[in-house]
Amino acid sequence: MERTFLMVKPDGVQRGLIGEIVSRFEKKGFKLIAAKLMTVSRELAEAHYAEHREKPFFEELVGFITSGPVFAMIWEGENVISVARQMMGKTNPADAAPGTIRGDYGISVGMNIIHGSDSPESAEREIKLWFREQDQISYEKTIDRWIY
Ligand code: DAT
Ligand code: MG
Repeated sequence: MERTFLMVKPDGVQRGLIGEIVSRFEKKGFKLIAAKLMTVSRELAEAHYAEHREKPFFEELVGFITSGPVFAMIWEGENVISVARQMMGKTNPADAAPGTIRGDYGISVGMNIIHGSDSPESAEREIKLWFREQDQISYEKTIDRWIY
């Protein structure tokens, strides 16, 4: 089973969207493995967004992600990395389809509500960066036999 790192960004937390977002992934049938409300240090923000270090929006991005609490999560399921990306919608909410999280709740690319790992490599890297091994819970759900 695949695992991915998802995070409700500070705008999503402030707007009261944690429950709505968790609910979408729960109803889809994915399994929550870890979750925490936390503030993000500048060091963690820079490590998380390292691939964007040279981009003109990097300072704004780090400033935004450290501006208030975020809700960090690990979710598990078949193809969860790419399916979660589809459920999130395109990076710019202006291009994100209705029915997706960014399409339904976002307007601006700077405040697009949610982060999700974009590949198996980034999922592995981000899970390690954000969560300790002992805070990741492996468990069975009896409902799984009606999902798979
Ligand atoms: P995604 O979050 O969909 O993986 P990304 O990795 O390309 O998108 O960029 C990371 C975040 O950076 C994105 O969620 C919002 C911000 N961002 C991306 N492109 C931007 C731009 N042109 N102007 C301002 N912020 C941008
Ligand atoms: Mg990305």
